[in-house]
This record gives sequence, structure tokens and C-alpha cells, in this order.
Amino acid sequence: MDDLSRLKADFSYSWAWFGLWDDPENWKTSMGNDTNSWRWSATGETSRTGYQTTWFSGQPNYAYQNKACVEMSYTGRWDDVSCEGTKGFVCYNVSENNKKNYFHIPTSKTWQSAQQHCREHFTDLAMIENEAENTEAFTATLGTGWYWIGLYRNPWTWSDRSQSSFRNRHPSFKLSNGQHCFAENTDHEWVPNSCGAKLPFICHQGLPLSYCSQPPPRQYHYVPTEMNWTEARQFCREKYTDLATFDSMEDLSRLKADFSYSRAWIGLWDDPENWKTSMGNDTNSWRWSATGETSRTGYQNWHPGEPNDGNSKETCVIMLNDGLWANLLCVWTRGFICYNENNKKNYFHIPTKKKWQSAQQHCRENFTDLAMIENEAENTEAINATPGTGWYWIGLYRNPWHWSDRSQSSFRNWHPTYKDHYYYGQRHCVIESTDHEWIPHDCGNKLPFICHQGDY
Ligand SMILES: [Ca+2]
Ligand SMILES: [Ca+2]
Repeated sequence: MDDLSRLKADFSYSWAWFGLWDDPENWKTSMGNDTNSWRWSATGETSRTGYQTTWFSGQPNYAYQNKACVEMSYTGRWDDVSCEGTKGFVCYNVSENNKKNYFHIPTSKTWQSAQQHCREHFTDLAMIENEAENTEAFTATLGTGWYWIGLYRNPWTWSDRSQSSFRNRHPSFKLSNGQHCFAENTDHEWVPNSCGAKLPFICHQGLPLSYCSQPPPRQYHYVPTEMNWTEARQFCREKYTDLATFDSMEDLSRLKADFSYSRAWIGLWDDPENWKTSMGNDTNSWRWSATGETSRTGYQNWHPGEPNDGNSKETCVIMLNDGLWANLLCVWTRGFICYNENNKKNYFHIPTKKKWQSAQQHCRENFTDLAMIENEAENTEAINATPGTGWYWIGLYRNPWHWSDRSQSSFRNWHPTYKDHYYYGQRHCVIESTDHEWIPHDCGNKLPFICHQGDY
């Protein structure tokens, strides 16, 4: 209520959105894995197998007030209903050979009382993880009524994934099918509404308290099994968090292999998918100097065979004399094309030969930036601004390398030979030496590797 007392709108409104909702994605079509997904009473967790029987027509629909509980119908199909109703139920035991046995209890009880009864006399309310078990559970019943099983869910989650259980319902709070988002009135009382309705809304700034305590540092694990980079990543993701990410020399100082090795994979790579075949939208994709962002239109005009690996990381782009593009080492000196933007882009050829970065600086001081080109017409205008007899820098570039776990860490510890982006060729994955210095390497080689566990 403290939070609600701090709310103050500076315009008049009758209803406003806030972050509570019951995303149907997590329970309508699948056995999801979110806080508002279906769970089994015996484990308190979402389904391990993902099994769900055919639901009764139009179900699950969640059109009541509180926790949702599941009943098995006279045909064996499932329906979600209010947990407060009373009916017979199905308990289960697990036998020595790990087989579930189901027992029908005809006494009418609420879901929670049924759960208590099953927990006292059996393992729990029926857990059903495949079609055969559903048939057995159904066979245990009389097949003439409705019977509780152990499936339930706690509806509603916060958009920012906070765990807050605080609720302030409007006195006449009532759910209707299809109302999955919450609005508050001027008394800050909450009612469900159809998410598509247009309303003003309340945002919040600041992290939940749980974010304030620093999580424990990443744990590193050397794995002696030799795998290629992709296999190693798969292994790390299954057993730990991901292939190793590093933020600092301190991270490196914590590395300790318990077997001898000469080179090991780490999580740094330069996935060619993001820059070889398209303009891409990843951290290592092509970007325009003027925006620092990947292309808004996706327009590209690469020369056949470009962009390529060359013998190095060619991360700057030139326009050839026919208007086609090629990637090139940024340290070459070339003339270049700047542009100004006033409603329409105007292109200017500067014949002075400069490295890409100096060309960028010149354009930024005298024009808008190095040429940004977002469609065919602009490309024609840019090449027409030049004599068309040489190669000219344009504003396209990229930052190679990113972390497998998508961490933003810019920490690098390259082996001295590889600092300047030479001698890379088709080596898109990174190994570390026993001195923890980094070297680009062919992703297909089989090597030991380092996984990490934890986010920091
Ligand atoms: Ca229902
Ligand atoms: Ca090239």
C-alpha cells in the first residue's frame, strides 16, 4: 500500500495500465515455464515432459477469481475451474519400479482438501506425464463425473518479473474470458481488462530490491573432452551456463585447469551469419557510422564474394568504382564520401586519402557523417558524387567478436600477434593459451574448453 500511496497522476484519468498480467502464452497453448504456467502438485514445478492431454473444448479459459485448478472430465479430457468447487479426485503412488498407480477417491472435496488427503494417504494428487498415464488415471475413475487431478497454477505475473504477491483488487473484481491485463482506477483498485484496450499507463523506474545484492562471481570449469566450438557451447549450455565469458584480468586469474592443455575454447566468436550474408542485427553486424546502429532498411549492395574473410578482419566498407561495396581493412588510405542530411541526403566526394577513422572524423567535422546509404537511389547518388575511378570509404563498419552468452563485456586479452586484426582469415572462434592470451582459431577444430556458471 506504501507504493500505491506514492502514486500521483498530473492529468485526470479513470483507468490506467500497470505491470500485472496473465500472459496466455504461458498456459493457453502449452505447458509453459513461467510463474503463471501450469504446475504439478507433487513437484510444485511446471511439467517435466511437457505432456498435456487434449483439453476440453475451449479450455483452459481461466474465467474465475483465484488460483486455477484442473479437473478430469468424464471423457478424460481436462478443464480448468475455480479450486473452491467440491468433487471426487484422483491420487497417485509411485511403485518400486517407478511406475505411477492411480486411485479414485469418491468423497467430494475442494482441490486443496483433496490435495491434503492424497498427501496423507498416497504420494499426492494425480501427476500425469504422458498419454498412457492419462489413460490409467481416467480408468481409475468411474468415468461418469469430474475429478480433481494435481494440476494447478497461480495466475498473474509482473511484467518486470518481480515476485511481489501484493494485490489490491477492486471490490467488484470479476474476471471474464479474454481479460488478461490489469488496470487501476483513481482509488488504485485493480480490475482485469482486455489487453488490447487503449488506456493511459503507469511506468516505474528502479530495480527490484533483489537486484541490489551483487550475485556471486562466475565459476569457471575446464572441460578436457575435445569438441569443436559449437559442440563445446552446447555442452556448456546443458551442464553450466555457457562457454566462458570474461570481464577482467581478475576473471582470468581465477582460471585453473586440473589437466594439462595447450589451447582451450572460450565463448568469444565472430559468427559469420551476422555479417556475411545479410546486414544482420547482432552486435557484430554491419552498422552505419551516423547512427551507430544496424541498417534500418536492410539495403545492401555488396560486390559478389564480399564481404569476405580476406586474411584479416576487414571491418570497414568501401564503395568500388561501379557502386558495389566491399569490406576492407580500416587502415587502408582512400578517398571517401561524406553526406549531409536535410530531409534528403546529399553526398560529397572528398579526394584526400585517409584511413576510415580519419575520414569519419573529417565528415563529422564538416558534414553530417560518412555516407549513409539506405536504398538504391541513394547508392546511385553517392557513386555519382565521385569521379567513379577509385575506391571510396562509406560509413559502414562493424565491431567484430561477441560473447556466446550475449554479455556486453568489452574486455579482451589478445595474444600480441593478433591485436591488430591481422592474420585472422576464416578463424571465427577464439582459444586461450595456457597464459590466457587469446587467439582466433578455426571453429571446427576439436579442443578442450572452458565453461562458466553464473552471470557475473
Ligand atoms: Ca475452464
Ligand atoms: Ca573484402
